[in-house]
Amino acid sequence: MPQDVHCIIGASGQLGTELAVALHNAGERVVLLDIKAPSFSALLGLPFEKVDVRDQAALSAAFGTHRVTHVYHLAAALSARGEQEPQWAWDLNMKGLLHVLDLAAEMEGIRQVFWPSSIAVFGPGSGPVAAQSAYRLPSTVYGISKNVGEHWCSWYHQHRGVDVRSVRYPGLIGTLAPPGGGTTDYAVEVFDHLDGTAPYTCFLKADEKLPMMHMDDAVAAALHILSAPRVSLRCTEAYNINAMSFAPEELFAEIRRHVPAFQARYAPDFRQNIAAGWPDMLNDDMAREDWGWSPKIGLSGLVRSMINARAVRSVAQ
Ligand code: AKB
Repeated sequence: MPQDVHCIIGASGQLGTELAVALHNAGERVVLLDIKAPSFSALLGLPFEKVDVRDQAALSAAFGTHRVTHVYHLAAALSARGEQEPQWAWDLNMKGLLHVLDLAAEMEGIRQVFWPSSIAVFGPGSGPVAAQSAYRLPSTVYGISKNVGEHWCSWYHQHRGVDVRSVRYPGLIGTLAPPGGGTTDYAVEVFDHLDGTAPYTCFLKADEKLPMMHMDDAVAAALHILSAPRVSLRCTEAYNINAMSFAPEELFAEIRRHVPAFQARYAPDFRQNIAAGWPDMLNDDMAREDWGWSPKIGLSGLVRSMINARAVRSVAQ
């Protein structure tokens, strides 16, 4: 069997950067695709192709040139940005996925595809603790594209034999690259406002509880589900995965345990309406049973890790 080659589409993004570093550190061959070059230093020496996922010919050429065996298709317009440019978001999210799935069906060398879904597939009516098969009426263009995308993944698996696997990610929190255009982004950007010079202004209400996850658990989930025997996966759409759940006021109270002078104020904007339609947490029993999903990091570990990472970076600068 040819050596595994892992191609990350959206490699300069928040999850792409962390996944690329994890795979590279594990000694795997990694190829990075994005419309902008990676900026994180550990990735600078890796093969990079400037490719727009809407250009299927360019994607196909990159997969062929690098003899790609595993594709992680992470490029997407997120919930908040998607509401501002709905047609663009739909085009990017749907065209990109269909191009990847089509190429995976056609190109023999591609053995697996990972594509992330999101808590955004849920909406009002899904309930505060969304079950794996909860009613889904997403309220954003991003959520609609993830919901429909899940059905496409299932279709390509059943009718074209593509081994595509997916999880519904909550808000992801990490340090290597900033998020862009999401509703859960406050939980990352707040860590850039801990110097006590001015209060952080949060765009959600103090008590708006959402499901969240540390990036280490998010990366582990992607690698873990890909390594599971296909026969053990009962779900051909996307698995609910859960790690922790908190409201802004709970995150900020935990931050204050490390930075007592930290202050926040609240100025909810249109993102509050998006968040209000999402569940507080997901029931992830099926992921635990089928492929052993088990998160490692809770709220206190997350805050400690974010504060430590920033301290290390400021010493290094
Ligand atoms: C967003 O806020 O849009 C994303 C997501 C929950 O998928 N972080």
